[in-house]
Amino acid sequence: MSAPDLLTQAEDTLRRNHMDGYTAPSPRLYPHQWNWDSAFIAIAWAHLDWEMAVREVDTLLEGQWRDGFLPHIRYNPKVREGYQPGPDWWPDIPVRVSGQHTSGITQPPVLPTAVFLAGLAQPDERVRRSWWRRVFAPLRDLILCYPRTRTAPGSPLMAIVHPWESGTDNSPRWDFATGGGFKPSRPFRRADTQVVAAAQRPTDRDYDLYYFLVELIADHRYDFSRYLPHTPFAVYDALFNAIWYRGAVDLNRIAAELGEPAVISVEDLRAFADAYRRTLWHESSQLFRDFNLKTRAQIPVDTVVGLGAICGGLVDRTMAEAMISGYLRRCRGYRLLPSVLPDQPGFEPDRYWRGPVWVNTNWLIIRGLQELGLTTYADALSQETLALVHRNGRREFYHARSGEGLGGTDFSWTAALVVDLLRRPVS
Ligand code: 2M8
Repeated sequence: MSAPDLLTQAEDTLRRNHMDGYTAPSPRLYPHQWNWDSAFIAIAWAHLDWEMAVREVDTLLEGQWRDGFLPHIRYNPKVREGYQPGPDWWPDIPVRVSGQHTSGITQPPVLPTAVFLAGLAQPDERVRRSWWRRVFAPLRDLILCYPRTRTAPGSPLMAIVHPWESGTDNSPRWDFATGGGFKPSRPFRRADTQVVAAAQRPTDRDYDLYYFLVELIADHRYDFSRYLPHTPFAVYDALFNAIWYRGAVDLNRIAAELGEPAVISVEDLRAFADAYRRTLWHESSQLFRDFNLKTRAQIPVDTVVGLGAICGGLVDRTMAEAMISGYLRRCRGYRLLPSVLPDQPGFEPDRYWRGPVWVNTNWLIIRGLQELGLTTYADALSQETLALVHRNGRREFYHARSGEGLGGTDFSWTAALVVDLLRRPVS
């Protein structure tokens, strides 16, 4: 297949998945609107059909809360079946726009970066600026909300409180919590294994923890300071924090274009970057690790998230090169980049976030390497990623050894990021 065919098929997938003002991640498996999915998708729409990017972002922002928090799912009221948990598990959500239904947790805040990139794809400066001006306040509220509501005394890093907030749901990094035997008080039903083979999805034990945390967080009405003493799960996630930092830097760039003051000051950005490196760096693996707030210790599992500082702009070129070359050495014989290093105990090459290759994490690292001038690495990884999708279709994830396409079909962020890599090639 030639690059134009790959592009055409990716665009077809996005157009087919578009409904009611947003693009579903994969209509049968995930029919609602997801936070970081829509951010990645908006980047592609900006290349293909700029107004569609504007719509994707507007619809996502309709689910924003009064304090700026952007939830991980905005439910489409027309979709009544087909995804669990539904909005009934999340009572009393403080939405800005009445009538909106959302989840009560968040996801990595890719949106400010996506709006920055989508804006740059608009050649008419007047149109670009007027869009940035219109979405600036909600994005500022979003970036400021996490330091205000998700920090604990003594650190500017932000805690995630549910594996779903990491976006890497059943990563072995979270086995410390799934192994705890937590169960919700009410029965729940799984819809995901009706669509995708159970062997490629999280286990029932994982879901017990997911629903236990949903209940705990909802019972405390989404107030971190209230449930922190009671939850077994509060983590400084290396990717979430890197993406927040990158989002803050990109939003400051938009602010500068609009003649607005910086959203996060240079001093605060510096203090955050210092805390990130001090708390999360793991010298012997030459990667960053997550930090468990409950045990006050790093979580000893090496995954692709450990490279997140590269896309966040939190490391220099020398450090990034040491990180990526070390990671590549440890995955010889596997497709790049496996979501978990194959030498880790929890590695499974075909199960969701426990080993398979994902296009979104590859894209984040590719763009980070590129910005640092590590173009040879970025270009090679981009070519491998495009070849994987070319051979195996626009799937949710890919077997870490064989490259076979797995999980959801017609997957929107896979299609979207292929579009971006083709339309804005590394070299
Ligand atoms: C996956 O997560 C959802 C819960 O949010 C699920 O499995 O039900 C993750 O891969 C997540 O990162 C992604 O945003 C979502 C939709 O693609 O699916």
